[in-house]
Amino acid sequence: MKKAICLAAALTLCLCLVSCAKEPDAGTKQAAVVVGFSQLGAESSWRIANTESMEQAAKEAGFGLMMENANQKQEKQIDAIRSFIAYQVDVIVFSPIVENGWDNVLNEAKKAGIPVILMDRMIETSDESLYTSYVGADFYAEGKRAGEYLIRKADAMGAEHLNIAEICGTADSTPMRDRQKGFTDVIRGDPRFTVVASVDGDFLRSKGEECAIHLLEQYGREGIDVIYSHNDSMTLGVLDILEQKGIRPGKDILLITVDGEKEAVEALKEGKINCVVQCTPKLGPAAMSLVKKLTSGEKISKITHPEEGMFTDFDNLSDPSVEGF
Ligand code: GYE
Repeated sequence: MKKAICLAAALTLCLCLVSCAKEPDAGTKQAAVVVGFSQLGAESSWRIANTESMEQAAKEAGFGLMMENANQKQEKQIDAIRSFIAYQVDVIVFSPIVENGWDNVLNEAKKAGIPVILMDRMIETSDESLYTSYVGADFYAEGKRAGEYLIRKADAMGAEHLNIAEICGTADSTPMRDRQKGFTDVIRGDPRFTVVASVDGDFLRSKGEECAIHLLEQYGREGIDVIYSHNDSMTLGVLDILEQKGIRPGKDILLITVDGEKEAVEALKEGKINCVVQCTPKLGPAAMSLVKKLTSGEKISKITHPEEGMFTDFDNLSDPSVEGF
């Protein structure tokens, strides 16, 4: 009997605790916004700085960040997005490694009512409603800047003809496609320029080295006047190989690069790189401010581009504003 009374008392206490816990507690904070973030990899200094920027900005905004790194594999990004849907995050942010192949998984997110923000790279789709917003660079403008620099340089050198080798970023990614298109659109039609080769370097420093070895074997040092590379990591790989072979980067072969990481800007100051087109990895604050607006019901713009410029050997490079990330 005593036992039964004790049990009943314990049960009443439990029920009370459960119901008390369920009572809305006036004045407590609202559940934090949870952002599912699929980062595409860790292929370059740009990417590492971008990941840091996202983590820092989420922390400052007080958001929970579920981050998955896909190590350059689209399937892993798709898996990550599916896990964010299963978890019912508030917003999905992701940086698509390539442009195609996202419609199915993004339709799943749409059905689950989870908005998607594209950060850094774009997708190709016939259904624009599959993403709410894009925040990232205007890669076409970056490519154009690279081409405009080359024209100015060729004018200043009085060059009659220049052979260009292009080292491309990850095939079918937005920065690869648009940096190529912007550059070619600007130099096309100018008889001083011939693009003798366009090779895939996958945005990796190691591949930049391999590409440089292969290009020099194929065309010889006299056969290449300019190397236009889609990111600094690949350019720095090229630079190492040129120096190993006794070729002066920035003089015997002109180097044009994109990103603006510290090591590349230093090489520009040393005269080993001729032009650094800027692309900022610090997209975290802009991405989190979109999340904030979105979760508080405000309308957000479909496209946000950061302001970017370039540093070149025509500039006063001792100016303190010339610095890398
Ligand atoms: O230029 C490169 C990185 O998507 C803008 O990806 C980004 C590019 C960046 O690997 O360094």
